[in-house]
Amino acid sequence: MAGRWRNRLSWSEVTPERVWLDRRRMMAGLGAAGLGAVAGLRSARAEALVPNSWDEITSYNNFYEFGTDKGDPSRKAGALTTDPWTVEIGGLVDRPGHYDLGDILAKVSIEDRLYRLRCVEAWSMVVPWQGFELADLLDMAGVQASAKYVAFETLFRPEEMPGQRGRILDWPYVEGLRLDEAMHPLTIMATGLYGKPLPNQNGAPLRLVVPWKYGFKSIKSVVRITLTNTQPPTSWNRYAPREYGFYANVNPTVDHPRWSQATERRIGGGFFAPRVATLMFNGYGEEVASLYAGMDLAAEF
Ligand SMILES: Nc1nc2c(c(=O)[nH]1)N[C@H]1C(S)=C(S)[C@@H](COP(=O)(O)O)O[C@H]1N2
Ligand SMILES: [Mo]
Repeated sequence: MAGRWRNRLSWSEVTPERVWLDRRRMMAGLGAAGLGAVAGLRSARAEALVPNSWDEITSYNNFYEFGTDKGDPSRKAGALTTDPWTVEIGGLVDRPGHYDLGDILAKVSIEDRLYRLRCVEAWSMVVPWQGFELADLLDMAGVQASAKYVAFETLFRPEEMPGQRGRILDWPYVEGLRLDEAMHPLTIMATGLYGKPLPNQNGAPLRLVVPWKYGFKSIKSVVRITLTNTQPPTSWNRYAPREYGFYANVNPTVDHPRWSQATERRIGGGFFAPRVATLMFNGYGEEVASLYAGMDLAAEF
């Protein structure tokens, strides 16, 4: 199944944004076959999926370790040391240990994934990520048959992350997925965007991206991954359990207690741009709806 999602094109070289966009348009010109080769590009929405600009993606961020203002991460995250970087993988795996990021990257194939990002706050972007499937990393560690969930943890380093000196959230930021969600071919660990290394404010050097879930599931600057057989705690659920569930699947029919989730504001459209309809599973229902067959998505939000 994974093969269906693999992008056989190799655009590994660094490309300026203009050239990148021109290539995207060229791809669109190739028609259905060409589009199918770009994983995640197929859209339930009729509009063409046009990525947000580099400036939009790297200056409007949520990364509370650097502050709660959308501009704080781009102003303050430059101080974060991201090299060397290791990911500790443990719990129900055959090969637990500290995995050096360089060693991981030598064993995976980096692909382009053009994904929508829908924040629970009802704004959205389209982001041209580079990354690899989380399943490839989990396979390196050897997931044991008893594992049912994957827990993730962000770096805790208050000297470099000023937000961690306050108590906005319980640090470190933690997140979790069910194992089948983690192994799904749409789920990636991002290492770059626009063909450049991932900026610190976007979660360098390694950040989860789960495109059918609200943005807070896509945990940044990951240093620990633990396979468990019980559902792990998650930062926003701990903070306000009635407002943020474990699943956090994008769902226009289940409103946040304090605002509607039926529509979203696309960043970059300008203040007067019309809001766009939010899509079930953020437009990835064809690929992921079967994961939730039989579940009451209003109760298990
Ligand atoms: N460690 C950590 N990861 C995080 C967050 C955070 O505050 N800390 N914010 C989340 C939220 S709410 C969103 S919407 C996305 C934003 O990603 P972006 O800044 O790359 O657009 O990151 C998510 N990952
Ligand atoms: Mo978010």
